[in-house]
Amino acid sequence: MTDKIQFPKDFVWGAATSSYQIEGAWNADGKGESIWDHFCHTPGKVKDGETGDLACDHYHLWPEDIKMMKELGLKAYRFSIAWPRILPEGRGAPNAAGLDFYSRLVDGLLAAGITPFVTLYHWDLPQALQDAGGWPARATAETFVEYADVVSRRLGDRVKNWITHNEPAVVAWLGYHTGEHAPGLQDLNAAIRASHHLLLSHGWAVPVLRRNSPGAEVGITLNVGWTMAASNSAADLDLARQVDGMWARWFTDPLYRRGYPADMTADWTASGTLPNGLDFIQPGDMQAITVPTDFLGVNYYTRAVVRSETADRVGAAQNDPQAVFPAPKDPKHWSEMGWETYPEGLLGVLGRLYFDYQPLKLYVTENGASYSAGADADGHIRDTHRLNYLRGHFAACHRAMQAGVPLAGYFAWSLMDNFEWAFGYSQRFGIVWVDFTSQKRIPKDSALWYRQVITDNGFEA
Ligand code: IFM
Repeated sequence: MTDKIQFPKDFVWGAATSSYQIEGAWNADGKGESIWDHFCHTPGKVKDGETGDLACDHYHLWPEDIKMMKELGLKAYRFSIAWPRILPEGRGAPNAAGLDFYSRLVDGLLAAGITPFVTLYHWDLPQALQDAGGWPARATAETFVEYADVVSRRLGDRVKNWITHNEPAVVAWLGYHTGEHAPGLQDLNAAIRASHHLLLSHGWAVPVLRRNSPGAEVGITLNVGWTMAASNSAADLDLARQVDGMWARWFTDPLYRRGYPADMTADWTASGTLPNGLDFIQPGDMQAITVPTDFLGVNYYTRAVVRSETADRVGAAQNDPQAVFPAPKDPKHWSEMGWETYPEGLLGVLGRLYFDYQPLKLYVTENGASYSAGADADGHIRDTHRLNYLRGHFAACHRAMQAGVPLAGYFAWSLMDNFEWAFGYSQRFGIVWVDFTSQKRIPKDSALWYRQVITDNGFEA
């Protein structure tokens, strides 16, 4: 006997992308250089020297992409704005062509009956701002507010869902501590400063977005995995505390009125990373960061089972195969990123975030899996592992809602295969296949199944 899993009628079903990962047109129509342009054009930084120069050429193909979204029945589309397309030097005179591009995109989505969810910062900082110090510099937070103002003045009449930042933990830790992401620095002290300025810029931007976009809902998106110790040993438990502290609590605690977690500050002070403590916090900062928001966005992919003897770099534990519990890599349970399929973790994360921090509501703003399955002889793309991944995670969302979590929507990552950062094009997360030579898009079986779920607003478990 099967059970029908039925979602509430206003549940928002969507898919997500980000500017650098899909747009291409990296230097078209007055766009300035971003840190990801710069990073990708630096030999040795990205797998096989790949870049987002062309990516999915969404900058030119957006009308077809909207048509495809409509055919898939999507109710909402989450995308990000490329800051250097709007302000080529990071600040100053806006680039009209950049603003026009996003304005047309928003109009096209609304005409297709698709609600735009706009992320202001999904990692493509103008290089000029990095040259002036990047996120470790407080001035970058001030400049972000100018950028938020310019964008929301132009789009705020039509865009009513705003996300300030995508995954500030990844920006800070991978960009400024491990160096795996642009701008590629390896300086934990700078990374901690960056994290503060990212959060501060969020706090300062929220009232600006509200002013320019009456009636809008505003939030932030965090990546929160499900962190578990591999054993009850003191060392494993302490490592789990550190990983969770760095990746989750360092962001959730200050956003929800608790300040920065004292255990992390104590660790970093003891290790000499913070010789002057949190001296970069100025009066009023913590108050600004706790600005009330309308929702919390959660990006969830996998769990991290941490064991002390294999984790030499806590900051990299989330992406470090050495830091997770070894297990056979059966594709049914492990994606090609080496990430385990663990939907119970999504249930846990949603429950923890809601019951611990009490956001007014939540969205899953990203969730998905990398599998490279392409077309069979009959042209079908049978991405069964991705379809099952989605099914398991939809069920976890439903269970969380039954437990009382006010989950308002779900965005699949990603609408289409795209540029997966340091992995280049080697990892395909799309529910739609992209042929990067012809730019042809082919919906995979997961997308066709998702369309049915959206139509039925549920599925047979
Ligand atoms: O592709 C990324 C996205 O840009 C941010 N969240 C995780 C995804 C998969 O790694």
